[in-house]
Amino acid sequence: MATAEAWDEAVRVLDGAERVTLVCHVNPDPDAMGSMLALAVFLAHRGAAVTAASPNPPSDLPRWVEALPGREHLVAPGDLPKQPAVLVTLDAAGIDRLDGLSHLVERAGAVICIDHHRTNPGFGTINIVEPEASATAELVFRLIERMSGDLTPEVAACLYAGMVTDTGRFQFENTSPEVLRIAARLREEAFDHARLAQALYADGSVPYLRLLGRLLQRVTLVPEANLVWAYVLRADLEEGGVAIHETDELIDVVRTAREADVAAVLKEQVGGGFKVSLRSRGDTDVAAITERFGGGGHRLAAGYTSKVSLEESVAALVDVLVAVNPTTAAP
Ligand SMILES: [Mn+2]
Repeated sequence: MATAEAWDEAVRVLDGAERVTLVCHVNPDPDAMGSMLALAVFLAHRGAAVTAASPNPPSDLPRWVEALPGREHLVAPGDLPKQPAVLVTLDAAGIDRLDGLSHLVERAGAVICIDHHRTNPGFGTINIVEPEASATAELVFRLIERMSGDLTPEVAACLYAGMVTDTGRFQFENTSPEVLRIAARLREEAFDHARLAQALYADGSVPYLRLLGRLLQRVTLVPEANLVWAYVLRADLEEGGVAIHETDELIDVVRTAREADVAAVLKEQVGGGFKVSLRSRGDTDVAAITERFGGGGHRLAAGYTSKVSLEESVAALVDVLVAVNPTTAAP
């Protein structure tokens, strides 16, 4: 839990800042990007000069970014101030998640770290880190409230995008009454809710659907590890012209299998190795699993990078899962 002093200090620093630099984690999801753009738009309305960037160049961002207001504040990562007086990091669980922008943390005057990952060490000079929060967007909403700021349709659309996605369309266990009240408050603002939902959830492509078909053919059940898994190769993406960020939702299909509590999707990386996404249907703390592999995340959604082959990656994961869930090995 962030302390009352941390909240007060964040408000004080942002209130007094003439120029604010905002960054989010590499390969941003709608919570990272939405939180960042919401705060950028809010601060800009109050007269601050803001610049925002993800470690990925704008040309490399997912299509749904086009549906978010505040994109006018986005710059290429190399165009951010070199020594920002005030740096805000959003949804980044650690300095390494800022990838090519990590160096800014050391060079900045004040670093306001806003995040909801349990594994966040609190790398800012001011840490608004609340693992109980459904989304970083929820924390930005509370920050704006504390700054007695008015919501605008632009800010609301960005925050809503973060909250609807990080709660699995308001279906995960983090969907508290408070989350739904905040969502209702955001929805009062006049943004195009249906258009935003379509950009976030129904904007695939025919090659993507074919890739999904291929993935589903590969679904494998490992009962002794309580695991269901599938994989995506670079060749699958290249053949169909599917961007890697378009594969983020594949795990949500695999996790619907009721035969296993843990679902994994392994995605081959450009430099070799696999990015492993894990989800639990409720009984396994997958953040604890990913920490064994140097990754991080939330109790029911986490990930890590594996440097070894597909077979070795799966074998290592199975070993850890069998060890933490010995009872599931029963016939
Ligand atoms: Mn998040």
